[in-house]
Amino acid sequence: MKLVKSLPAFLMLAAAFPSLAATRAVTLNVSGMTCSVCPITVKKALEAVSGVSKVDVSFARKQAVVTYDDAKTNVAALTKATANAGYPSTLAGKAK
Ligand SMILES: [Cu+2]
Repeated sequence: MKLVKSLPAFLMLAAAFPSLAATRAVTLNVSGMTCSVCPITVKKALEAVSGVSKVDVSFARKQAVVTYDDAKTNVAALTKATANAGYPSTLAGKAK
């Protein structure tokens, strides 16, 4: 019955540390995009970040949806990448 007893503890641990490497998708607000060419620059900047697997930039919504491996990069690196390209961004929301 040792296993049964330790299971809740294991589940709690698993909940505290969801996984060591997970694919995440975040939406960034990129307010500085002023023309239809801007999203291309933003997309390239984000795709250059190691760990990023997918980038969808919407000029109409002034947002970038970025899919990345959270073991390799993080939101701070993503916003820094867009800022370095001339487009400061902020986290808009999360999607699992
Ligand atoms: Cu532009």
